[in-house]
Amino acid sequence: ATKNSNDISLIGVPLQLGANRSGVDMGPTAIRSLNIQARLEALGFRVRDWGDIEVNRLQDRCDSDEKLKYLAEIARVNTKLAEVVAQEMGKGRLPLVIGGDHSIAIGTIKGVLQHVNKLGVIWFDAHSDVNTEFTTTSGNIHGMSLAVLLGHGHPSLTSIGGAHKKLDPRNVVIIGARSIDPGERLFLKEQGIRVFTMHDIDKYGMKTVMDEALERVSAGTDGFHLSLDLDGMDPREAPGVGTPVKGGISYRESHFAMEYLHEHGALVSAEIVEVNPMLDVNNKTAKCAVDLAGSLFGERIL
Ligand code: NNH
Ligand code: MN
Ligand code: MN
Ligand code: MN
Repeated sequence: ATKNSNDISLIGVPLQLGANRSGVDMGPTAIRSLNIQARLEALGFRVRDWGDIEVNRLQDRCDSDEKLKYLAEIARVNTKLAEVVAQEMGKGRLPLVIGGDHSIAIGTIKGVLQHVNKLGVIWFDAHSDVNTEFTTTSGNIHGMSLAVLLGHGHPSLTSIGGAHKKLDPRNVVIIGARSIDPGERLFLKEQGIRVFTMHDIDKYGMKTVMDEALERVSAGTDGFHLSLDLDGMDPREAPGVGTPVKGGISYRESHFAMEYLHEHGALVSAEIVEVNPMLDVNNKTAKCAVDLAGSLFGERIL
């Protein structure tokens, strides 16, 4: 396993347009207020807070398609994010992007792909986010980001950072899925993406699931990215998300997964998304996000 970088760049993206729901734009503020930087510094990392990518929040729906809501601004923000992520990685730093809705995975991963040709991705989520403008029923781009990264979707999104920069479905795994749309099911099957549903986690346990997940994201790759959607967790632990789905990953299961990823090494980048302080209960979800980041970067009980 490769050694993680000792330098982390925190990058905030206060974007809510991809979820079409207010509050998730306050995610970066909530996460920073819980001192994520100090937590990571205590683990020996040098952390630089890049600040927030600028988002124009007052978007007129008129220049957005019903099937691709707020497309223009989401494409602009992700283009900028991809540039910043690539630039930070170019300095040998590990990008830790905090959202914001899950459409920001497009910018993060397209940025990482400028430096890492063969990239594995662990998509921790209740959903699979592989809709396109042809299959979506919501029109929300946060439900399309993984499809875009596999090269499927609107050209103004797939072209970000170069259309040829995309993921290999063999190196992508989804963990925690329990809400998949009919069109997505078909896409996942066609692409051959390994989806670990909650049923699989119940049946095999998180360790077995993580062993296979790590094998897949490591096979022939130069490292992996973690895309952590907080709605992957059970809403009892993480209620502050826009689309909660019952029966999710428990507190301990999720921490075990993060600890195991740290033990393995080879993490090249990560993002934490969908924390919505307006829907949260006593900052529980933001706290969860920071605790998970702690485990991912090496916090241990003993
Ligand atoms: N599949 C639904 C859609 O495309 C829900 C997506 N919502 C998410 N994804 N929060 O992680 O609209
Ligand atoms: Mn390995
Ligand atoms: Mn998601
Ligand atoms: Mn989700």
